[in-house]
Amino acid sequence: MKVTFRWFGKKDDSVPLAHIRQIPGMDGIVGALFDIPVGEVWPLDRILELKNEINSNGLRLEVIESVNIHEDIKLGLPTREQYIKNYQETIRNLSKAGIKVICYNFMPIFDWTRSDLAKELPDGSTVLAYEKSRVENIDPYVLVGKMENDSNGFSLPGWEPERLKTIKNLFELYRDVTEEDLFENLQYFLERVIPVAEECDIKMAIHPDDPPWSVYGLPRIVNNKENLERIVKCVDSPSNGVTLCSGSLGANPNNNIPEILDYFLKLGRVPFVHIRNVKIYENGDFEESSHRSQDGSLDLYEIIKVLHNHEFTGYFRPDHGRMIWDEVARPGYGLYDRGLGIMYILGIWDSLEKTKNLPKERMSENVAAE
Ligand SMILES: [Mn+2]
Repeated sequence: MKVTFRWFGKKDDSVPLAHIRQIPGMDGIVGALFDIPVGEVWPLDRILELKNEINSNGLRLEVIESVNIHEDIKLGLPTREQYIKNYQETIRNLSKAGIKVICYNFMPIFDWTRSDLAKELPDGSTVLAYEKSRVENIDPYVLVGKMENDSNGFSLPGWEPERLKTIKNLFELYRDVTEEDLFENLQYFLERVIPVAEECDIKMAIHPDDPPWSVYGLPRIVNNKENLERIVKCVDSPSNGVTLCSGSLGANPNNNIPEILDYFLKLGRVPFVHIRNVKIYENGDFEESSHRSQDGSLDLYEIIKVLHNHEFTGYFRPDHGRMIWDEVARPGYGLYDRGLGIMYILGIWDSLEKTKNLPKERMSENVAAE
């Protein structure tokens, strides 16, 4: 299992690469060219520049998150043809730079959605949180402004102001798009992009919808095991995979994360995993708790155990962290709590590794001795 860390670039991240490198077990950066407008080709020289910067800090760059998909592709407009061509070209350029995995999502208009970017917990830490009634009762345009105001001065991935400027128009365009339409548009895209990825030895990895239910009446199709299965099978290739994000899928308690993870690992379709915990309340609200199993509704131990059983050699990153120790960073993307999360995950992994070859009798002796 390769340990990675999302990084937003020298100018736009509070965490320097040199600090990321000091997290034990760190292998590489999950990066992107955040200034290239959605739909345009990523130039090879810019990709190489990013890679060299990361390499010169002793880290690899093999995972990209995300190459975003132009709304015209999601909407199935005739203009999608050019954007798909551009996407193919970006895949080719990324492969020339040694990239192995491209994470992307297929959510209309909004990327992830939260009601709070800094909900305070009793211990004084702050977390991203989702209160259903507050999201549902806020005008989406007001929400966009709120996200901008509460982001500690950092731009939020998926909430780039340029893209959201046209939001009213986009809502209009999505009015008659059903989930079935959206799925067909995804399949159309995958049929054209997966063969290129396969040629380039790149795994495309779709990220689940966050939250995994419809917001503001927009269609959602990447939110449970059945839909994920339909997606990976609609173009049956090892390059058509999933970013198994425990926190996104796990916000719906009907999604059994260890079981879903096990299922798609068996299919060989999980090149990239996002690991985080969520604490879900009775009414469906949730907050992003610390990684520790006891602190949230997901059992991280069971999730790591599934990865370990499969001798997972792909990439994982701690998805988000709490804001602790007075750190000022992009919400969810501080250094400290993501570092703690990695240590918890590696602690579980290493324990499993140490005990995997213990003979059964010794295991029971140890238990008896306790
Ligand atoms: Mn995620």
